[in-house]
Amino acid sequence: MVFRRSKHNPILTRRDIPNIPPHFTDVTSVFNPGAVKRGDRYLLLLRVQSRGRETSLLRAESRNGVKFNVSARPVELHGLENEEHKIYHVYDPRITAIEDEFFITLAVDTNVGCRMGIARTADFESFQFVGVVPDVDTRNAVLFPERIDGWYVRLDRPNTEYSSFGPPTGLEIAIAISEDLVKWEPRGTVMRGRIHYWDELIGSGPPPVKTREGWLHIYHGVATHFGAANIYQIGVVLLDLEDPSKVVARGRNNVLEPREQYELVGQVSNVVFPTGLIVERYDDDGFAKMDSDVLLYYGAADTCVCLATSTVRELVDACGE
Ligand code: M1P
Repeated sequence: MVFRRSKHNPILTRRDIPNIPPHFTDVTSVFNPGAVKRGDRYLLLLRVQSRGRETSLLRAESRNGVKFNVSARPVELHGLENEEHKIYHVYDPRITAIEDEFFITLAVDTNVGCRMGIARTADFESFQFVGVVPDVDTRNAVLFPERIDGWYVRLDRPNTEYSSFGPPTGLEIAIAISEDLVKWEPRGTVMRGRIHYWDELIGSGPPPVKTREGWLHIYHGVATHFGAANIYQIGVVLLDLEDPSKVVARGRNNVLEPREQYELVGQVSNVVFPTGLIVERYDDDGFAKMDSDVLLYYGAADTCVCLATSTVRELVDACGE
């Protein structure tokens, strides 16, 4: 496998979550974290679920990327209360650093469906909710870490597929651009699911990484042709640096699949779900170094948080295999 699991997996479980009375005590699960490195600290935003199936985002910090201290103070998204629709859950954060600020893309479950939400923070203490992107039912939205031709660029996964169980999901990753992160202009489809293979349904994972060979993007794919079990796996794709709506190369095989007990069994079984990626070293022009270590934080079985490592070179090579 291109990714190697940490021997400390799962690195965070429900037992690591502090009791936050009255509702978040003895919680059910923690999974699908956003990740970023700030100075020498590794930072995660955790999706925590109570036994009432409410969702909270908690910060966790680490000096080595493996052992995390979890804050007992839930993240407050200032301005979320002004949204016009009823909001049930805010979850699956992805963190992108752009020009000295951090942007967090979120799935927002509302009474009119799932929407992309964006929040911003400079210090991970105070968070401002920017807004939801209306109209489009979508999940798995990520921002590119820099403007391209002056535009903010996002990938997301429109939820077009409805099934009798589970939330609506989708078959393709789309791209859109914006001047202000509020109004978005759709720019088409980047890639589609490959029916009959490992990635029939797809969705973006962590934000893309700039390499000299293209934007390296990790995504999840779901094989749906195994009866009742949908198998969530992880794959890689390279997008064109100047025009990221173009696929340069896409891996044929997954690069991580459920194999360990903590991935095979849980709240939703057979799931590895990538949301946080840290590249340790960049060159002076802002490109990820090919020999840099890469840390992937992922949710396992919608129950706990795991870590797997690789290098930029191995992931780029996997796009061409
Ligand atoms: O249960 C697996 C995942 O299912 C959904 O992902 P997607 O929309 O891509 O199918 C989300 O609910 C996600 O949080 C969850 O981990």
